[in-house]
Amino acid sequence: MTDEEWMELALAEAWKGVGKTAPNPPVGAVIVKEGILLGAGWHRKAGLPHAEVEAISDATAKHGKAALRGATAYVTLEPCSTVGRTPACTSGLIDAGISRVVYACEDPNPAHAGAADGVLRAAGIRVTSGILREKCEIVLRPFSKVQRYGLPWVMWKCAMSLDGKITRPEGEGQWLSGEESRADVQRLRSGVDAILTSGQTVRRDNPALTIRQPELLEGRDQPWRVVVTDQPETMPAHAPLFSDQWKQRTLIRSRADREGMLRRLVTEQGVMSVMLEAGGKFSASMFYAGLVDEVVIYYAPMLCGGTIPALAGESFPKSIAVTDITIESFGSDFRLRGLVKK
Ligand code: AOF
Ligand code: ZN
Repeated sequence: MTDEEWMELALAEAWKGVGKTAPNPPVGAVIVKEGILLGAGWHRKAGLPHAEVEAISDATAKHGKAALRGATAYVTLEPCSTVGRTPACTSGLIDAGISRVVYACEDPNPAHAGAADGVLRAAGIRVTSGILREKCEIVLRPFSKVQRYGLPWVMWKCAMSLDGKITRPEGEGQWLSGEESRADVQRLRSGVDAILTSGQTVRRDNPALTIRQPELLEGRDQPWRVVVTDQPETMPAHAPLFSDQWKQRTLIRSRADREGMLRRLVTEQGVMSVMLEAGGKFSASMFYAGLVDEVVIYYAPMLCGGTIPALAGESFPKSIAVTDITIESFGSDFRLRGLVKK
């Protein structure tokens, strides 16, 4: 197997941590010797062992300590090189007798960025970096955005008709997208730290904004539910957001200063990724402020005519380009996913 192929395995490990590790990045690692996979691991939660340590433990449990001498470690992120909540991974790799380290992305955390190579090489370890970097950067996006800008990664999720409406004609019920799309939304929710909505959406739709499948909740808490409103007194006290067993995970924030609100979610709740699930006006205002990074749109196969549009309010000074588009079918709906061009 090539370096890229082994790194794919490390990346599959990293994906297991998405939605569980904030404020730390999801990271995966595998240990390989003479073409044989000795062990694998991923970072499960901030404060718990890093991916490299998990992979070393797994390999040691399966093959014994001596087997790791001369092995190669593949890690999706540059190993950390200073003691934080956990010991430095560079020391763990050196102590295990690893002779080569291959990693995909440089750590955007300035405490570690670019520091591992020197530490590892000084211990006689060969280092290769940049293998499968672009693909591994995708899981790191929320962490990188927080490290660079102090802002969380924001994904706008919306279900709409083919003509861009989020409500159906009178008397038709509220659902646009089908069951398969809604199951996919549950998976997406399990990958984010917070869900952001507006007071108007709470009043109109009374959403729960929770993860319902127990298997998707394993290893994580419910996402924070953030309601943006200037009239908290108009919020229905009996609504699930304010009365269910996770009501302490619901926060109310004022509409003014959206960027400050997002920054506080980072510093106070440790949030790295946010799903924006709101009506047309609030959603548009988030795009307007340049705070949205990614769009996920479920198109339902219907036209709804003169009802409520997905983005509303003042028009944008210029159109917002969406790049890196992928399209996938979910039942009779299709999902378009792409990045907001900055
Ligand atoms: C790694 N492997 O699996 C992760 C890393 O507070 P600590 O000790 O958990 O350190 C957190 C920092 O370590 C985090 O900001 C990021 O730079 C790096 N995360 N590094 O070698 C891992 N999760
Ligand atoms: Zn580490």
